[in-house]
Amino acid sequence: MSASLLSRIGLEAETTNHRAEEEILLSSSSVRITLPFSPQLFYRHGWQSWALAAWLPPETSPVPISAPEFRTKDEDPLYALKEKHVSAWVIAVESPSGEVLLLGALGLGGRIELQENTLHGFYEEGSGDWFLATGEEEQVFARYAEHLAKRLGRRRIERAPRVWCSWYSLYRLINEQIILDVLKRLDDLPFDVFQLDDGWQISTGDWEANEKFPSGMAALAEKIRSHGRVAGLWLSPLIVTPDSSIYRNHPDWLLRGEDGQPVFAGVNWSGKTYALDVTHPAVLEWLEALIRKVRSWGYEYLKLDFLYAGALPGKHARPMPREQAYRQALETMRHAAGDAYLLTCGAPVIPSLGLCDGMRVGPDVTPYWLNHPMSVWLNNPNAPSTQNAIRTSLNRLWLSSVVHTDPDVIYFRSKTCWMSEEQKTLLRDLGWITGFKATSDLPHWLTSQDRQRLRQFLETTPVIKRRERHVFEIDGRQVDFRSVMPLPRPHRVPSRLATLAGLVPMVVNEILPAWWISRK
Ligand code: 9PG
Repeated sequence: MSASLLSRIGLEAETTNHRAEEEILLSSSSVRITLPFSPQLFYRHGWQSWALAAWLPPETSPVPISAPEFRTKDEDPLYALKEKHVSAWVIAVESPSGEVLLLGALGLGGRIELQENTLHGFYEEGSGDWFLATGEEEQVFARYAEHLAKRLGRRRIERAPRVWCSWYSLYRLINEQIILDVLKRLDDLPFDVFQLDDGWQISTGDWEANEKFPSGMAALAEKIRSHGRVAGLWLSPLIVTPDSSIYRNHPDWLLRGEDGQPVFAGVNWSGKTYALDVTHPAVLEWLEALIRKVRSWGYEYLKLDFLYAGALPGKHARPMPREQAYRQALETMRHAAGDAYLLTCGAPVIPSLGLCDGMRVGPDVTPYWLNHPMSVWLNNPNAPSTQNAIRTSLNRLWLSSVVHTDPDVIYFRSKTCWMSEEQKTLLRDLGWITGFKATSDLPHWLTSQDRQRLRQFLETTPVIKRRERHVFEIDGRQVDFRSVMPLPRPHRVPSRLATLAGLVPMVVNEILPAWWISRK
């Protein structure tokens, strides 16, 4: 056998803490590794839930997302315009013989740049530990995950709950009546959680029931419980919109940039959003009270969304590294949530570990395969689209020992779904592989065969075997995700035009059916 790969690399770092045949633990503000080969493929890990995780050829140029309003939401803005590939916390490369070398930060704020045959790891502030290992892919990622779990903690619950979520059928067009109707019509389908998504609140920042929920949120939770389900609720606690009372009354709670202006946190369905300064003691107190309030209403499953806003760069009231500021805010919310299930979404991945039970590990799914203008014309593999969601979620399975990996909802409905059977099956198989099972399908959109399939999905736990990186066996049936993985070649279309074109499938295939059903 030839000398081990680890003995053949060039390594520059400050301190080596432990060295074995296939593994080195280091402490260093910066690590430089020179590989004895030019990698054919490298593993890129996106910063937050929605950001691309994939094995890519190094010559893929890291073209930025062309619309700035999505760049802030979908990438770490500090690196979104870099000409080198920058991977968040962990990178891996494949050697010509198929062996994998992984370099992973064990602390917050670690990034790794790839340039030809060198890997350059650094901490944004100060120094920290690194894990460097070689071997078989699944093994090295599993070992990295174990180190992370030891330092940051892991999920407390063995099995992920089965969730009905209101987003991917009703979007923001929810109201009390339709929600109660769905609750009833789900009947004996075996869901553990009934989760209300965006659309119940007065504004992003004013977390009280709006006029569409006249009986109030506590009464609704009670109704959900009376149907034998755990009540679940969506919140985006770290962002606010200009129409919220926080934005108007507490300007000092907003995170501000060097220019003194509030830090933009991206657009969503409620408009332009801004980040809170999560180091401000009053903000932390408010977060604690908010989570206690929704818990006291009776919600025991919380989907906390747009969490990346808590780690955006800016001038903090109490200066500290941005990912530490975020983790401290999540700790506050974890503490206030007691034993509720926390699902983090749009979340900086590594800084959330140990504090959440589940994590969304890819972008949003859509009832169609690919939003071409949003994904390809804007060069945004993080845009909502089922293909983008499957790609990134599948490349984050290694996190499953530390956190429940949520690939987003699975579609079973025949009505208002524009995917082929094959595409729907791939998504369903991903649900089985991750073990996180959720859907948003309205019972009225399911044929009896759809309903039967949904029930079988919820009730069975098939035997899963991994055959190759992207090939699995589910109860002996081969499932091949390889065709989902390649990134389309970016086009150059003016970003305004592409955004407008991308809104068309969203409005026609998502919002219109929701509007139609909710007005009845
Ligand atoms: C609610 C949703 C759902 C969903 C989350 C998150 O404007 N945008 O481009 C945009 C993209 C994704 C997105 C919201 C807005 O999704 O992932 O599950 O909870 O928020 O608003």
